[in-house]
Amino acid sequence: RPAPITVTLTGAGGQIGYAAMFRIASGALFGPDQPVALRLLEIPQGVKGAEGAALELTDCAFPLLTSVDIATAPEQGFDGANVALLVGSRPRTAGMERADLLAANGAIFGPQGRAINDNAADDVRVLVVGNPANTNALIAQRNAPDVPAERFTALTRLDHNRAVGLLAERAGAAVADIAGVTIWGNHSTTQYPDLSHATVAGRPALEIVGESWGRGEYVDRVANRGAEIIEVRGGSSVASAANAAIDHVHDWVLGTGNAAATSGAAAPWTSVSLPSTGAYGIPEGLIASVPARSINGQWQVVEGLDVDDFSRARIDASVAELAAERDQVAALGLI
Ligand code: NAX
Repeated sequence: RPAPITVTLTGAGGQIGYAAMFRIASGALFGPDQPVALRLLEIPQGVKGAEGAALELTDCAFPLLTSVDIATAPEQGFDGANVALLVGSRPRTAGMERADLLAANGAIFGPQGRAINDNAADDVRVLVVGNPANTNALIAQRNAPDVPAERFTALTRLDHNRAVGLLAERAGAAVADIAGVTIWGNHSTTQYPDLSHATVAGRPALEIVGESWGRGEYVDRVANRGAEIIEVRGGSSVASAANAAIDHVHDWVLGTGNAAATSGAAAPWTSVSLPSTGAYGIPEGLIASVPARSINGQWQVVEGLDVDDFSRARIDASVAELAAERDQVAALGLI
């Protein structure tokens, strides 16, 4: 058997952590032949939750799970990490000012970025789930100067999967027949779920669902799906978020060509928030969602797609929000 891959999961005592770890331990990230060593990183208040989950992991007797270690120090938690899933964060609560939110997350993602820089494996891949995910990823990345920038990504796969699922539902089609959906920009309500290049069983999606729906109600529904889940379910997205994080890492490591085992359709590409190389006019360095394929373990932006005026305006608006967040964390001295 191959040597285990070390996966560090932060926020392991929380909801998404709980939904993710059993699937990670059962082989959902790297397939049925690859052993996994789990490291759970929590703050002291969350340790009991992580410990309890670890007891249940033992009780699952997963053949692929070689060890579970729980840490509260980032240096220890990221020691030897090949994959780091940064789920724990300080999400916005009622009445919280934006600057306070960014400062609180700077205090988490700055030290975690430094700990990854100094302790993780050379091939470390980082996915930030904790909100504001894109800007938290930027903070971590800027604090890890020795790690190639493109190893820091943020989760927009949940938005992507939502966009695919809702399109399939509207078109009365199978998820497997959907391709070419893109989420652009920030993981926030400014995101742009773009059907311009999407197809349903090979036919242009906008012809099937109509432009007024596909560029109107649909965009708002996808962008506000998190709030819809909270309203109906009485709690935030948990299992679908964990599922998307697993899809993201699975496709990153194994390639988007090997999409059969993941959700989000057998698309020729998926959506990933990556440090921009300037493609599509997105300022270099911003961690923004783009269409991407993973080839040989590396994300590659799908370049050369036509961007019409409608799409341009939506992309620019979301990217402007990311640039404003970057400027704010820069002003706070966090990057
Ligand atoms: P929970 O509050 O259930 O769990 C968060 C856990 O993180 C807690 O156990 C807490 O103790 C821990 N934590 C806090 N600071 C930490 C630190 N410095 N190091 C290690 N652990 C730390 O939240 P949950 O529902 O699991 O959501 C986690 C995050 O995912 C939130 O920020 C949430 O906003 C974000 N989401 C992001 C999504 C995305 O698509 N990018 C969608 C789902 C979700 O809303």
